[in-house]
Amino acid sequence: MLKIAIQKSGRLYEDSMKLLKECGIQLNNGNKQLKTVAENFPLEVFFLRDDDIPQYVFDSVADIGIVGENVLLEKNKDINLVHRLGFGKCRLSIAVPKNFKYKSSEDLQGLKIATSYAGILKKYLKKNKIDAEIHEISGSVEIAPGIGLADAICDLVSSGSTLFTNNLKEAEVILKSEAVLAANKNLSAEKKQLLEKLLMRINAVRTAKNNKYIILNAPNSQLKNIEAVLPGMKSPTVTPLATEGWSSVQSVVNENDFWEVIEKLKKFQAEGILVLPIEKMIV
Ligand code: PRT
Ligand code: ZN
Repeated sequence: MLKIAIQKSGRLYEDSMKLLKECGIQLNNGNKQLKTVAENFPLEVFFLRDDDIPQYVFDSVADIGIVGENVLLEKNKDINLVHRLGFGKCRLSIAVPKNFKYKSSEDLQGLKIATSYAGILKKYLKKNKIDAEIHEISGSVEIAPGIGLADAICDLVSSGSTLFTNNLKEAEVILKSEAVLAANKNLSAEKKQLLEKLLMRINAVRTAKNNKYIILNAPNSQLKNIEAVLPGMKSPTVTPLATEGWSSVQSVVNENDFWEVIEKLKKFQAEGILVLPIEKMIV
C-alpha cells in the first residue's frame, strides 16, 4: 500500500483530487476524514495542511505527497522532488511600495522584508549579497508595509491583484513554483513499484492534456507536405476518401505548436479540420 498526503483544503485540494481521479483512482470519502483508502488502487490518502506534508513524508507517515514547490523548498526536508504537476502555479516575489523607485536588487540593501518564507528569502539574499533584515510573519504579509511593519514583502503572487490592492509592486521574482509530487527517499521496492505505476498514469494524463487529436481532409498531392507538419506519435494515419484524389489524415498535435500547425495545414489545402481532446496518452 502506498500512502499519499494531499492538502486537506485550500488551493491545491481540488486539483490534487482531480489528478487522482483522472488517474482512475476512486476515492469515495471526502476530505472530512483524516484518511481514506482508494477502492481500486493500493493507495491510502491522508488529508493534511500543506505545511505539514514535507515533514510527514520525511518521517514516512506518508510515502509521497502533493505540495507546492515553495513549501517543499521552505521546509527543506531531505525528500525527493519526483514530478512537477502543472497546477498551483505561482511565484514567490519580493514586492515594494508602488512609489518606491526600484531599479535593481541593490535597492533591497538595508530594508526590512516581511515574509512567511524566511528560509528561501535568506538563501536568495545571501546568494545576491544583499544585507536585509527578515521579519518572519505567518499570514497577511501584504499589509506589513502599509502598517509600518516592514519596507518590503516576500510573498506568493499569482494574478498580482493582492499586491495591487495593497499599493505594492513586484520587484524581484525569486522562485517560480507549482504543485509537485515529493517522495520519501527510502521507499521499499513494493512502494517504488506502486509509485512507478502512479507516475505512468500521471504522465499519461498530463501528456494527453498537452496534446490534441486532429483529423482533416487533404488532396493527395499535398500529403507529403502535411505529413511533414504532422509527425504524430509515429507517423500520421492516412486513409483514402471516397472522393478521388483526396485522403483523410489523423494525427496528434502538441498544444504549444497548435496554431502554427493549423496555419501550415491551411496553406497545404487541408479542409474540414476537426480537433478533439485526448483523455489519456501513453507514448
Ligand atoms: O491550510 P493550509 O496550510 O493547508 O493552506 P495554506 O493557506 O497555507 O495554503 P493555500 O491553500 O493558500 O496555498 C497552497 C499552495 O497553493 C501554496 O503553497 C502555493 O504553492 C499555491 N498557490 C498558488 C498559492 C497561490 N497560487 C496564491 N496566490 N498560494 C497562495 N497564494 C496567495 C498569496 O499568498 C497571496 O496572499 O494568494 C495571494 C496572492 O494572489 P494574487 O492572485 O492576488 O496574486
Ligand atoms: Zn499552509
